[in-house]
Amino acid sequence: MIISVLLLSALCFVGLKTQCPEPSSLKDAEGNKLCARLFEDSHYYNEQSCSGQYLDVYPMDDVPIVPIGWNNRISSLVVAPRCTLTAWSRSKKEGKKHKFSSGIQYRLKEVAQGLFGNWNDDISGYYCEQAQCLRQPPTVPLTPLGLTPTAPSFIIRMIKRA
Ligand SMILES: [Ca+2]
Repeated sequence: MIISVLLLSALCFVGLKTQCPEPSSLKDAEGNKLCARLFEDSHYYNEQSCSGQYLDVYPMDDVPIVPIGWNNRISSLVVAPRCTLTAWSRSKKEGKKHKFSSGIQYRLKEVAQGLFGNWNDDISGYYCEQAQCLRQPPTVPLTPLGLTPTAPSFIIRMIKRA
């Protein structure tokens, strides 16, 4: 009896797919890099969390008022590497504030808000920041101006005259 129960639970476990995406694989349907993905539901089994509908957040998205239908609804979320999602409990960046760094947050109800509250169904605004180092490095300009930081001033004067 115990063995069959164990077998059954093992089979069930195999059948369950992890729903929370890996932070490093966060992309929208078109393959664009995301800053975060916010989910409607959570579950006490990690494997079944990040469920329901979801809202995609792009790097540098500044959303003081969440889209219609999403206020106080988010229950789990995933933040991409080198990204930080700042959330507010009230719209227009008011109320309580929390910074979510990269990773999977299976249950927002486990994230404390103040002494007694939690963040489940309580996000009303957000801002997703991406670390500077992920941006394209600036291409070194080959114009005379590009020499300014290192070239002695007489060289710059020569270039300007030429
Ligand atoms: Ca919810």
